[in-house]
Amino acid sequence: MSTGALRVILADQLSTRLAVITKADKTRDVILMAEVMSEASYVRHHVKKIAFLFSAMRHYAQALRVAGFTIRYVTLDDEDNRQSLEGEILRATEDFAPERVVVTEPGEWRLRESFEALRLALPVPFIILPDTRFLCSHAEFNKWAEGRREFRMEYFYREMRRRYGILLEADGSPCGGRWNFDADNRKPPQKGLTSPKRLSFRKDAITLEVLDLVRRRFPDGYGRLEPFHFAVTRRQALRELDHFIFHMLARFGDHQDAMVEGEPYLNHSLLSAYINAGLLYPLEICQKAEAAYRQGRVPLNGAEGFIRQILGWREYVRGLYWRFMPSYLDNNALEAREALPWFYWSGETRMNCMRQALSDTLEHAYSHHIQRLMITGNFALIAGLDPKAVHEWYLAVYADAYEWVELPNTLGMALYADGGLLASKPYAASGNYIRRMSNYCDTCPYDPSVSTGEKACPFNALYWDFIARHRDRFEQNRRMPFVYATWDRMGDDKQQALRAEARRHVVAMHEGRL
Ligand code: FAD
Ligand code: DLZ
Ligand code: SF4
Repeated sequence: MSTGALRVILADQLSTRLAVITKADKTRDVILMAEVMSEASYVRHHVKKIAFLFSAMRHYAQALRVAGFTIRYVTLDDEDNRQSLEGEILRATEDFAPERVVVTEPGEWRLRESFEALRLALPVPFIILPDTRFLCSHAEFNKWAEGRREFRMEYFYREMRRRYGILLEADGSPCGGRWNFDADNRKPPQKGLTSPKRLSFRKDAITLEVLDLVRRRFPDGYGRLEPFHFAVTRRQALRELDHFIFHMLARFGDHQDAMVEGEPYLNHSLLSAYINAGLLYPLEICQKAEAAYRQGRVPLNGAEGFIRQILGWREYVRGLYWRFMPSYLDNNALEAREALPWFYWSGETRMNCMRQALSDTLEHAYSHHIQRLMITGNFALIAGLDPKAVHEWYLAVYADAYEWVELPNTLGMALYADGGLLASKPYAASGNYIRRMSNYCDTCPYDPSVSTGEKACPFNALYWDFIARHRDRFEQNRRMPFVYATWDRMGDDKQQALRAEARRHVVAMHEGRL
């Protein structure tokens, strides 16, 4: 019998609810999945990210096979592999002569563009379906954004709460009388704060084979491949979700912004890699969190704080990405030009906060939001690192990284490179913030209370230099007047000393001495 549709599933589309699968005809269609070098090497991905995706892809393909689908699964080692998605789609089209090719829209602009080009090369219709895993479609986001001068997440989030009926009273007002409990969610870590024990999933034969493949094919890859304890199936990801809801969600809010040496996870959910790859659905997660609140098992600040991240931030950054790409990628509003220092890759720096965040990243392909934003992101912002280089780093090193979510977080939230489209003020902070929100400074050779001289915490002078060099832009910002008042009170000598110190830090950064 002739082939009906060739149905393409990308590595981050491992869902059985997408139309590409639900509309498949098991008797006539072929499902194509391909491990390809072009995707595995377009940035220097963390080896755990590659292993997670390949193992999850293979498990997903196996489940489809058992369910009766015809699968063409191309492994990285397959000698006929053309090593690009476009090449594999063309090859499968030649081999199966389908009536049409169907794919769900990819999550990255560059792939969407190359699929548009592929359309011209294919001898049959190429249908790109919307990605219905998201809770806000492109059209809905554009409707919300149309005519607005400012795109503040808070208003978007309230609309999403209303649309999905999440955490609402019967009269439509927000539970607890407020939309936002962030003010309760900024507690510094108390002594002895640790992470509850996390799940570790047994490695089956598929995962072991993938680990061997990644070890062989990416010998110079970034990060540590083992220990490897990721969930690689939906069933396992659901266990991770339940574990979080039962054991961590109650404390999620309180210590959402805290950082503790040797405790990379604290009460964070670790779900991003699974949601982004399609193993979990955002709405089911929000509903489980809400149910835990309604059953009295978790406080409102925890449930609301968590739901805001998924129903609010996650959908919002995706909306911005597609609305403003491709020009978004070229944003550099603060004209930051410093090269990315090597320690971002090696983790070798004396700054303990950076070393902790970078070594968590190397080890786990994970660091939590405040480490990404207020440690590695903050440093990149105040040291004036080139946004494109910083973006490529974030896109590579985290297991959850895809451009649609990583780019607005990096360029917009962390670096203010979009000129304030996403953030109302830059997330710039001195060592004082890091001392308050973490215990990193306790064992650091630098001193957060010192701003110049040998023991000076680099974040201090870099912070003030950032403030001074962008005065024209930020002085009028209604959230920053007290910062400029403090700077002005310092007087000329101190200001000059801080700016000279900042220049020394930048030189030391490039020479690997920081
Ligand atoms: P939790 O703290 O438990 O939060 C729950 C969920 O909310 C996450 O799993 C995630 O799906 C969602 N979420 C939370 N914050 C955000 C956010 N700002 N934007 C979008 N979704 C959010 N997230 C990614 O998924 N992929 C990335 O590549 C990525 N890059 C980032 C780069 C920078 C510079 C920054 C500052 C943030 C980035 N984030 C990214 C957002 C956030 O840091 C991660 O989603 C989060 O740390 C993942 O860990 P978790 O699952 O334990 O999250
Ligand atoms: C990130 C990634 C990697 C490492 N490998 C593959 C792959 O071999 N095959 C594939 O289909 N996708 C891969 N991806 C994900 C893509 O680079 C891209 O981010 C998403 O498909 C966008 O939706
Ligand atoms: Fe980081 Fe400065 Fe604290 Fe060291 S003293 S951990 S560099 S903030």
